[in-house]
Amino acid sequence: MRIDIFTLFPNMFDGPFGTGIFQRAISNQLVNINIHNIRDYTHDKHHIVDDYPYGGGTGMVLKPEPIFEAVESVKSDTGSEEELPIILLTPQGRLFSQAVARELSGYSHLILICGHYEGVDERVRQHLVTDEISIGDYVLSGGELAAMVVVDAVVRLLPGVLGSEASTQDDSHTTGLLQHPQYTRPAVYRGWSVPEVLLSGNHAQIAKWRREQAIRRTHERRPELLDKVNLTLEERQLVNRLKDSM
Ligand code: 6GU
Repeated sequence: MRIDIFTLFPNMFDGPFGTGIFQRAISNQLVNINIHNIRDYTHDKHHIVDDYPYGGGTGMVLKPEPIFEAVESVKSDTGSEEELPIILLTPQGRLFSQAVARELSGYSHLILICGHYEGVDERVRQHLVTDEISIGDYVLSGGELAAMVVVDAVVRLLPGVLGSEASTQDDSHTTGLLQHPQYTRPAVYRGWSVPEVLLSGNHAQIAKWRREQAIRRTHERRPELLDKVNLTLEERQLVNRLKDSM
């Protein structure tokens, strides 16, 4: 997958993409991430990227020309791609989720534009951008951290990025449930024991325990998620018992 990110603060991306799964994914050529400074696409002496809002008001608005030219330079050097998503990161976008990450992981090329909360000229939204994403109901000072969140969630889903294909299967939110508790050695730590079933070697019992723990945890912490999950009759009965005992 190729990812092009357009930002006014390219340095912000130095840390995360040089570390951990990104570093491996990049050196194994599973993903190619290019950071572009929008300011490089200005033509005036002062490299101005923003201006006062028409109609008045506080804050500045990002000008359309540098953003159009920056994105078009990448579109033209990759040839025409019918289905290339051009995503603006903005608090007004659709809410990011595991399902959206999964959807984006299916493309071979993504373009991300980091907005700033004062705003981006509306013509960028209307005539350049194909999608707008928000990572939650709070306001960040810019789209950069949101772009990193989106890229992290998408890249770890690409085949070969994590150790084994199976490792995203049980993730919180992939199943629609929160993840079950995990334990590692020692079997007893400060008198606190690992649940017996996990030491039993009985894989069917372990899977059953984990599924039940995931349901219990989801019920306790995010009960609204249970309405959307596919549960067996037996699992639905467990949920009903949990609700009754509240
Ligand atoms: Cl994508 N951008 C900004 N500036 N704030 C946000 C956001 C994005 N998502 C949540 N808050």
